Amino acid sequence: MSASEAQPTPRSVDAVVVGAGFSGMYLLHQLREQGLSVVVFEAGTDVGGTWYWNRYPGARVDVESLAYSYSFSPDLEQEYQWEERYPTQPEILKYARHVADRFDLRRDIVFRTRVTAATWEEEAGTWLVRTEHGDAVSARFFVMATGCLSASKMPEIPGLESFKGATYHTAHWPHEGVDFDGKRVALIGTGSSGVQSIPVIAEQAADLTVFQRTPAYSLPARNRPLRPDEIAERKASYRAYRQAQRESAAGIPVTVPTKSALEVSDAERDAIYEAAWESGSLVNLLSTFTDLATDQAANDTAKRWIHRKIHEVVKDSEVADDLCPDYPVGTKRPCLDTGYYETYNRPDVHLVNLRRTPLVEITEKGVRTAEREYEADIIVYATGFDAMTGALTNVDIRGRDGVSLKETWQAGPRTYLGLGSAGFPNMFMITGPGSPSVLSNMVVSIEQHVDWVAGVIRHLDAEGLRTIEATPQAQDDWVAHVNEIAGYTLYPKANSWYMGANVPGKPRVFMPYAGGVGAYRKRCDEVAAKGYEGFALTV
Ligand code: N01
Repeated sequence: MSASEAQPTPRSVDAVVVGAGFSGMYLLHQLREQGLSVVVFEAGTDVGGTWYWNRYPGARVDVESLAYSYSFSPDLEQEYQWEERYPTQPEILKYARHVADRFDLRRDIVFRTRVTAATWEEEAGTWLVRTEHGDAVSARFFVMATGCLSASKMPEIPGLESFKGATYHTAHWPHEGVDFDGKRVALIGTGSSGVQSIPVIAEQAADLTVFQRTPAYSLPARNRPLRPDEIAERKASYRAYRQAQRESAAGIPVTVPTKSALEVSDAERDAIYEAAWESGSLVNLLSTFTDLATDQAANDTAKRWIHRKIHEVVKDSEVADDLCPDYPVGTKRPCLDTGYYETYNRPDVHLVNLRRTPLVEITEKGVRTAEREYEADIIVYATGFDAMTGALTNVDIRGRDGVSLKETWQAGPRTYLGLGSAGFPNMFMITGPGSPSVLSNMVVSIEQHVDWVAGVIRHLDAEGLRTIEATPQAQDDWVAHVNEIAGYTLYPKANSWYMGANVPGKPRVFMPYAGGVGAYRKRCDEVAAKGYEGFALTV
């Protein structure tokens, strides 16, 4: 069946899943294997989620392909052939499409359909889920598999509508691509999407001006085709590798550091940073010393070292200065790039530091800062997302007594384990706020959550139970624990999307769980083993 064919909507199912990205696809497979009827609603015309929408030039994952892939099917693992160390967006989308075909997922996915509302119906003990097309489906279980970085965000700048040229957001890139040939391009935003797209756009455009509010720390990816021997080796030891992923801090096994950055000589420290830089792996860089995430002085050593690297690459020292971040390394999501800093050595690429000359407005002709107007034919917005909560609160979700999730979370998201929220029975979030999610290899965290949710449903059905819901006490304790762990780190020191700082008016709360994937998984397993401790279960 083609992805775009209209499909009938079932009236009543066991589970409604929102989103057909990596989470929704695996949920559908798992729940169907358990004999449940499932319908997945997906706004796009195909599977893939993030990798369906983010088609901007240069888009790649920054976790290695042999680690950023499903582990639930050893056959899939063995048969799939990844080509590159860090695959491109088209390669990852191809993988998602392969999974959809291999497990016959599309027949239960309703494409081109956005879920608008979901209401808990107390008497029936079901969720009534509504879509933009007016469909209504009732389900015992309602799962938001909407991703952490899917509600894209335009900047709050006057005059957005007045520009007469073409505008694009990196997260809604046209399927047919964009022709930059001979064009003057203005690009706003230097997070991962900007850092990946800037070198590629610079190659094609006549002229590129980058508008930077906050510089990123970026590490050269050193991407390359995978060698047959390393693929064979991983495939021969996949089970052990997957176990190591699950027990690791970030879903990627690394050598655990044993030394403080402050207890080694300058020469030893430099050599350790150099090796991490050469490895092209963000986790290697962030795992160089025990205290990078927790001690300002230790972190400063990494910061100074990276500043030096930027100055070695970027020839114009004023531009290099502008590219050097002032916040602690790792407290905003670091980037992995191909030729990012080198791009600023091109005569046709210009950097505008918005800290010095703030952005004032978008005009008919381009971008105006406090200093001057920059004319452009195309404006690219690489301005990111209303992260972690945006996709959840964009749906009008109403739990017990009609209580709105959005209103309940006005002071910040409140979840138990990032899986459920008090007042919202039989509703689950995959990689919700309060879970490791964006601080981890997403596929590892997704699989853990899907397995856990599938286990809950098995338990309820086996015990003849009807509902499960986080207790307010367990939720309060978990939120306090998430904050306590964040408080041990340097994360709150940066204005990051982890903190909601990129969305005006959004509460400043550190949203992901920084306690590590392995420890978090253990906690979830213990909760399940104790009969879902902290959740209220009813018949
Ligand atoms: O978004 P971002 P992204 N005026 O929020 C700037 C994942 N990802 O799409 O930092 C001027 O990081 C904003 O400035 P500031 C990854 O987790 C992964 O790039 O708010 N500038 C920032 O520079 C990543 O972290 C991959 O001061 C404005 C930029 O826009 C996450 O997605 C690839 C502005 C937004 O950066 C988000 O990345 C891509 C304004 N009004 C994404 N508003 C890989 O796997 C915003 N900005 C490699």
